[in-house]
Amino acid sequence: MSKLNSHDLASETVVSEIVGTVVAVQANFYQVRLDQDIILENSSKTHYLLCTRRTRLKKIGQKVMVGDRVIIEEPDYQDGRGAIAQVFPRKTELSRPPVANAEQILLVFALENPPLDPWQLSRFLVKAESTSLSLCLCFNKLDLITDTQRQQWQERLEKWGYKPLFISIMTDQGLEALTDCLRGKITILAGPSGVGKSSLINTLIPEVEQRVGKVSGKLNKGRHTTRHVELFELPGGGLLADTPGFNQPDLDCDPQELALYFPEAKAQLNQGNCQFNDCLHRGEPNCVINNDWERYEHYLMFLEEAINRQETLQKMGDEETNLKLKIKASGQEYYEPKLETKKYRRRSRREKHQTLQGLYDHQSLDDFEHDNDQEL
Ligand SMILES: Nc1nc2c(ncn2[C@@H]2O[C@H](COP(=O)(O)OP(=O)(O)O)[C@@H](O)[C@H]2O)c(=O)[nH]1
Ligand SMILES: [Mg+2]
Ligand SMILES: [Zn+2]
Repeated sequence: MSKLNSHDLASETVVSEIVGTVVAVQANFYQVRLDQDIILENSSKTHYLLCTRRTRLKKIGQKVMVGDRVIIEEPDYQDGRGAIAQVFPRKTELSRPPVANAEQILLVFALENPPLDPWQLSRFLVKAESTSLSLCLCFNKLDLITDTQRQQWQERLEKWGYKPLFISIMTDQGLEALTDCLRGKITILAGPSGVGKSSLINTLIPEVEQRVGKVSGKLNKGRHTTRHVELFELPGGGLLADTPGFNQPDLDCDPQELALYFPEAKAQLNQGNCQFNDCLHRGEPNCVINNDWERYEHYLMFLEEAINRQETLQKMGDEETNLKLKIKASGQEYYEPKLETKKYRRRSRREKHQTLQGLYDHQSLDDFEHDNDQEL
């Protein structure tokens, strides 16, 4: 898909166009990593331009996101400035975190400290499976468990339908395989806090100076919010999107689709058809999914959650209520009066976009809305 290599470059670039990737966005400024190094008069190189967006793009409502491939006009290499004139069509688009052209999710969990919680892992996996992105599952802190334990986890996860990478950032184990998996792609880094995500970035990108998101004060302001996504440039090629940690993603998928997000259930569905089209696979006659798999229990719990969510939303629709379902940082749901403002309508349009909503700190949502206003 969106491999950022010279091949793609050739197909996108017409003669002397200046093409790059947006690696950081804040307010009306865009940090763009140029595809080609620019040699300055004093023979030093530059890779980055701080850009504004052409008024024409604003007029047609063309948003610019981190990960976007763009054409730059009127570059001033000495000052490191430019203007974004055009945005290439996106291959993928996530709204939370707001990243364009991401290809995969790197889901990191620790084997110990914090201990690996299968139920939490399942939740993250289902959330990741519900996007169109591919998934790379990685278990860190291999140094804290025995080889037998590792074997057990591996066998268990294979039954779930996964082949995880086992790594230890502390002892450098498994990092080559991981680097291979990240090469040339835009990857979204995800996982609960404390598992080693920041350590991983620091290890893969040895010099802090190489942090793509390292920009001037103005751009730095919103750093730890959902809205602000940084793309880190990997030495072997590829970009890694750093995002705030989160502990429990909310599952907002359609109950009917949930089974598809469990590979071991999906495999059973591929073998045949259930008698009922709307089968939810909990003991209906002639259902093709049996209950002989470890995560069946997780499936039933998530299913109940998805059904409850759907019923709540339906009820709200039926009563034409003016309430809007919101979720607190604790995961608790509550209702808030809907504001029929322009702001609200814009937001809801956005929400149709593919989303990793719930993978990130809910406390930052207000911040997201606020920044969004500035953006549009
Ligand atoms: N034993 C061990 N500890 C690790 C490893 N990787 C990270 N840690 C530790 O785990 C803690 C949390 O790491 P951090 O990178 O902040 O996790 P994050 O919250 O996911 O960003 C830190 O104390 C790290 O030193 C590892 O491979 N082995
Ligand atoms: Mg961290
Ligand atoms: Zn069924």
